[in-house]
Amino acid sequence: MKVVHTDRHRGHDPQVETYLGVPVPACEVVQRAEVIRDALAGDGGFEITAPTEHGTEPILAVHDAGLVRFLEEAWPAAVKQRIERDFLVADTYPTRGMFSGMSDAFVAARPEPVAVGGRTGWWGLDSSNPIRPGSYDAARWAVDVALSTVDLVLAGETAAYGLCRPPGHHAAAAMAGGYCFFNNAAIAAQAIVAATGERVAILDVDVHHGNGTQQIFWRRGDVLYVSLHADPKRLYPFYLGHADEVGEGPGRGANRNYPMPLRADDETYLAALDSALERIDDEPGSIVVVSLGFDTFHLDPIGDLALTTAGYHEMGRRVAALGRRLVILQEGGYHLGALGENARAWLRGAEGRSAG
Ligand code: SP5
Ligand code: ZN
Repeated sequence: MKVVHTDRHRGHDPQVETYLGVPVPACEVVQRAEVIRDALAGDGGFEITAPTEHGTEPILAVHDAGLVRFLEEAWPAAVKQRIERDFLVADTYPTRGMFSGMSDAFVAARPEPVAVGGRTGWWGLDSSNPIRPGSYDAARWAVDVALSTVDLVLAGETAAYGLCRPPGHHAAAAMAGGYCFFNNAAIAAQAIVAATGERVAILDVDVHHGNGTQQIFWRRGDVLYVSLHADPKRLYPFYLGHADEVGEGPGRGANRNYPMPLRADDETYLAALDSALERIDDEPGSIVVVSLGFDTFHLDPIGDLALTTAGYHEMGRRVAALGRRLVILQEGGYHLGALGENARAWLRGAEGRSAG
């Protein structure tokens, strides 16, 4: 299988994130992509290729221009304002109660602040998502990795894997968050719709609900979003990801969430996966975008499910058994000791190779 990877992700190099108000060691670190690349290179069955640049147009097909502008300007603005930190994180967010009783039109007309701290909250979801000097460049390259993976599949590959970093599925049209800046999978899905005119399904198996992907396609019937994740009553992103979120308007029925119980094991998870795959099988289209996270692993430091490496091999096998072409894009997964092996197992399963 072809693997798209570049070391340009290294520009986004958080050392700490803030969690419940205190600095803690960052989870979404440079080493994540390196251990996956090393495991795939060591396997011998994967061909690592570099991404090509695709510009901002495919990003703007999905994201608000204001978000793109903010992310590009954020670090220079922080420097100019003499924010004496080596990373930028907001402390004020325009949360729902602030606007209670005010009309949608009135709220939509509130102006973006000028101060970079206010802007960071304006375009952000949470305080665990530090912006570093090279974050914008890295996030742009993660999109190029995703779009280059799409190019491979449109050119005839049965499946290809994009080693995206930073990840993307928490990023909404007008919001970054959850270690994500641009929604790589949503941009990829939109690019496939634009190129083929077909419907596209997105299968999200990261432990966290992909609130950003759900938001982007909420009212669209041409992109089906199906997600398995820890119940948001327990885990980030907390406010979306429940089973009753099915989409609205033309998108009604094109959003399916499968919240999973605490410590769900391979058997429980794979049974839910089968239901999710049946839903995808019912949908027309020939390409599935997979938002692939390994934070469902039993040892993951921030997840609360209990999958194993053998479970990932079986998951890859079952997803490929759909018989659709796969654009597989990396999302989360934070147990550095097993991350490479888990990716290798999943992708080998998807290729019909043994667990190795
Ligand atoms: C793509 C993805 O998996 N994003 C996950 C975002 C989770 N955000 C909340 C994390 C809070 C945990 N912080 C503790 C960090 C210790 N390293
Ligand atoms: Zn995750």
